[in-house]
Amino acid sequence: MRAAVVQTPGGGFTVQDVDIDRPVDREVLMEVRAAGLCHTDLTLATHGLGRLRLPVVLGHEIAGVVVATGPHVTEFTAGDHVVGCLVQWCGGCPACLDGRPHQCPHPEATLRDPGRHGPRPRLGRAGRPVTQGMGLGGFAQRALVHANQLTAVPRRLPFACAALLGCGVLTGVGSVLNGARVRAGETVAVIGVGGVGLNAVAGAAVAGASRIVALDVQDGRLRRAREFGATDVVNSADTDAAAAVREMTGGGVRHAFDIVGTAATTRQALDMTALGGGVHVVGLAPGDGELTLSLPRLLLQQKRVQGLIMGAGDPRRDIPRYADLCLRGHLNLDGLVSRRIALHEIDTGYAALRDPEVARVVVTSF
Ligand code: CXF
Ligand code: ZN
Repeated sequence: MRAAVVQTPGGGFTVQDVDIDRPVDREVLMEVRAAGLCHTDLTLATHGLGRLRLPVVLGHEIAGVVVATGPHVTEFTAGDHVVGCLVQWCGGCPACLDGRPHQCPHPEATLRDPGRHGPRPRLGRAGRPVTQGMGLGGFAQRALVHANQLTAVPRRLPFACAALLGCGVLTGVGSVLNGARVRAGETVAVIGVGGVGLNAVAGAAVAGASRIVALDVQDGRLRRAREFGATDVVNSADTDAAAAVREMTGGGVRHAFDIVGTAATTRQALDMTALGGGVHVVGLAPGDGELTLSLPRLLLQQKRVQGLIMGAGDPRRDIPRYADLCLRGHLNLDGLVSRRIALHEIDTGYAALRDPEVARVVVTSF
């Protein structure tokens, strides 16, 4: 099959022929119909991360159709439409049983089915293994994925929209609904309104927030944030953003979401929340960002700071919910798909994401 392979860090994505195995145990073979370009994949392709072995097939924001299932898969059958998610959960540990699969300490449970032991990797080329990014490897015609990493979605949901549910939507909307538990009437600020930030804005609108302040350094993005539900916008390039937010909300917001993830933006988030407010760090910027906190101020202002991964969500619970919100017109996923590209255009697709008019780029032709 054709797959976009990363051979060397920073070397880009090259379409090559890659072998894909048959499903064993709880694996599902799916035909990939849409794969979103998430920044995390670009960071991995450029800088690598930890023990990621090259060559690798990345692509973790994916939707497609089930082609075949391993003998122990009970929840899917051929023809089902599914969405992939990078959350790797075992289903039996205290975190999973408590509805926190994103905190499962056994991600390897989705990679080491008994039938997969031995020399047969899921992906290979010329007899050598090819790494499958995040257990998904969706920048390819097909993906062989553990069933736990898939969720069924309604067939009438377009594939490009469905793909976004697996990462950008789960992260942005989930951070607001699960992570911060924003309630109707509360005030919200979102710092950085690219693809994930727009979903946080949309999530705040779904929650019924009374004020949703979008902050960014690009006016184009701020304009679009208004279309997704922002009630106010601040261009933080040329103003003291925290002071502006405090001023327009009479003392600060109840929840500030840092979608950028630098020390400077988390500091802004802290400075724009009101007494008792919450700072939710959602973005992960390259490098080791560090922040100095005044503990007396933290205590006296009764603030909380929390990091959120994948919208603190449960993919099997949340993806169908967000799909339903989309189908009922409460989440504009179509509006997030700015550009559709072919598998060999991933490098130019990532370059296009620097354009403030582009929210999400999705591979739809394989
Ligand atoms: C990522 C964010 C950084 C930690 C791993 C998951 N989310 C999506 O791309
Ligand atoms: Zn992602």
